[in-house]
Amino acid sequence: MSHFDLLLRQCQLLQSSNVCELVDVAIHSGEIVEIAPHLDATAELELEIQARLVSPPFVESHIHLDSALTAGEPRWNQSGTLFEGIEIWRERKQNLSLEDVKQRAIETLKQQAMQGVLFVRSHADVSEASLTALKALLEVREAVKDWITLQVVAFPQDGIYGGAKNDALMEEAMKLGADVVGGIPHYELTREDGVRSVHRIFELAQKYDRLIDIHCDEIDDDQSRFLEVVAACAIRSEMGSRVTASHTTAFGSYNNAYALKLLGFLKRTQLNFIANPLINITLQGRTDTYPKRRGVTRVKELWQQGMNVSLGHDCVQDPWYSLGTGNMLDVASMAIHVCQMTGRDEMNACFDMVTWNGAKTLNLNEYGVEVGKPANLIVLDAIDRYDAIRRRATVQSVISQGKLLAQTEPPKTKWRGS
Ligand code: 17E
Ligand code: FE2
Repeated sequence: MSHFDLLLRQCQLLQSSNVCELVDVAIHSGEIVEIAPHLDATAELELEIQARLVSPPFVESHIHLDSALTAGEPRWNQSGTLFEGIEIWRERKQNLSLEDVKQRAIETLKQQAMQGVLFVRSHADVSEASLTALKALLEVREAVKDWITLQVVAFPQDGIYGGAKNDALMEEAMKLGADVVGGIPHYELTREDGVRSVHRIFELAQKYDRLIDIHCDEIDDDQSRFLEVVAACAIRSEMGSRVTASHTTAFGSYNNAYALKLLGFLKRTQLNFIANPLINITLQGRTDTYPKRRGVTRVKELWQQGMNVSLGHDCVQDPWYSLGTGNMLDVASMAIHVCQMTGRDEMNACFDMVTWNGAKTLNLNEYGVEVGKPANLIVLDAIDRYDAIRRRATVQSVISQGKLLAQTEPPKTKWRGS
């Protein structure tokens, strides 16, 4: 009889083909080694899953760990706009230290991991001369690598051409080892600078062989049209699958004639999209009276066209959004509401947007609960994806690289009434 490190009995295993089957999962030396309806085996540790949902871990495809847990420092965002958030952060980032950023980032990553997130892409602001945020997150990437995988984006919050030194800082960030080239074309000083910044981002990505993730058109201005520039660069460079357009909230404000044409162009790329519904429903629409726009990109339409869309939290208690918990089921639930994805298949798709689609955005190549892959999985106190989102199901067990990383008891309430 085989003896394994870890044996999970009676898992309702969620696989990418959308089939769910009741199986035992055996883990040994950090890998998934067997999956079968019943394994005649023993293990160092056996967990009775009792037909609960077992899924690959959540993927947080978009967060800013450098600013996490700073809400209220030095002041709260009263207008609720992106731009006041950028100003507050500009003040706060004057006194960053490596220790300050590392401590907040690791605390946030632990919160995330305890809720089943094992893959994270974080932006690090590189428009501050000492590059403290980036250096700190690169150290964190190394410090946490045994339990969570972190990708770091060099993100020029104040624009690549917003200051004389910013472009050089971007290049320095590549040399220091950032995984991804970021950008913010809608916040460059002029439209021309915005276009030029997108070209520069592709140039850096090619020169240093990195992925791309651009904050793109995060504004309600229907004239903010940098997504078409990203699409053009993706078509010509054939880099689309390595490129992500984050936020793209202006897409929600474009007229349908333009949006339809753009969708056709986008379909010629393999671009990834990230929506951040929790924060953009609060940041956007601030200049509207009524009717008031929803500030989220066309998630449903992109998904219907077969494009890869993932969802991010973006913020955990920072100048842009003082709420945030790291729970990816909150993100999926908000997407269902804001994007009106209430059909059964649409709700299931929103679960996939915080798991498989995120993995695709991050270009992860060993994701999924399958024999031969690294043993990363979560056990949800739920029977299926819909149930998990509706009840924000507790992630009961988190298994990272073959080891039990965290366990949480679902809350239990006793009825004391008659
Ligand atoms: N910076 C930015 O430009 N946009 C955001 N949503 C956040 C930071 C959180
Ligand atoms: Fe962001």
